[in-house]
Amino acid sequence: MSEPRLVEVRKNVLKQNDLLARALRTRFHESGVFVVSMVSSPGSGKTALLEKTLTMMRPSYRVAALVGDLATENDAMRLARSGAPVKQITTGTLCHLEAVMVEKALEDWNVDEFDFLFIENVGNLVCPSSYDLGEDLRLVLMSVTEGEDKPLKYPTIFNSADVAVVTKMDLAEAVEFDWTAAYQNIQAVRPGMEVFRVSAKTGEGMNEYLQALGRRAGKTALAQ
Ligand SMILES: Nc1nc2c(ncn2[C@@H]2O[C@H](COP(=O)(O)OP(=O)(O)OP(=O)(O)O)[C@@H](O)[C@H]2O)c(=O)[nH]1
Ligand SMILES: [Mg+2]
Repeated sequence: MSEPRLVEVRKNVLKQNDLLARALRTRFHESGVFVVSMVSSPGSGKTALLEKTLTMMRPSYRVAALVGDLATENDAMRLARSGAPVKQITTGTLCHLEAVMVEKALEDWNVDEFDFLFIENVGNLVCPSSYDLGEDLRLVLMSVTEGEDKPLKYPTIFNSADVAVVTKMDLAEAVEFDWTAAYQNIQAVRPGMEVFRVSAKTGEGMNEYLQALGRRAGKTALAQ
């Protein structure tokens, strides 16, 4: 018996996305731009961390960002305060970004001019995990206020990421955040994953995290 058509359509959409993501990745490598995507639940602090990241990196690197949300230009306006080129992608009803949206957003940008391109995905712990965007590095964020069990409940998003970042560390004590439990839960679903602890508000952990990004990109002249 053949599979239902719905499954077939979904498979084709994913396959198409993978092909386009592969082409984007080749283009990014040829241009020498290192592409970092960020995924997390809504409100985990992606934009706050990205604004801080762009601001701190700008003296040393040419950085740019794309940011996805269902609606509003709010995040792009926040990120633009860093002075970096920023573009908002609004997805309407879609809970994730797709490679075609990244390709379209980059139409009038020359990626050769960037050292780093950041892509903030739509806040969602499920949908973005299956869509490759051609990135070199996928960061999964988890804020201290969400509960230490999120990696166990949403293993796919942690599994498909390369690095985890625990955010809002300035609030850790107030919410009795259990670092050991969080770390163990991340390691349980993605053994060996590097985990950083940061606060975009106080700057705690930012240098270590930025140095790691520079190392991963093979571009080590990061601002201190
Ligand atoms: N105390 C504290 N608050 C933070 C920190 N980072 C982000 N926030 C706050 O958390 C809320 C959500 O932060 P955003 O940066 O908008 O989160 P986001 O993941 O981009 O949200 P979406 O794009 O809607 O998914 C805002 O009120 C931020 O000010 C932090 O390090 N410390
Ligand atoms: Mg945001």
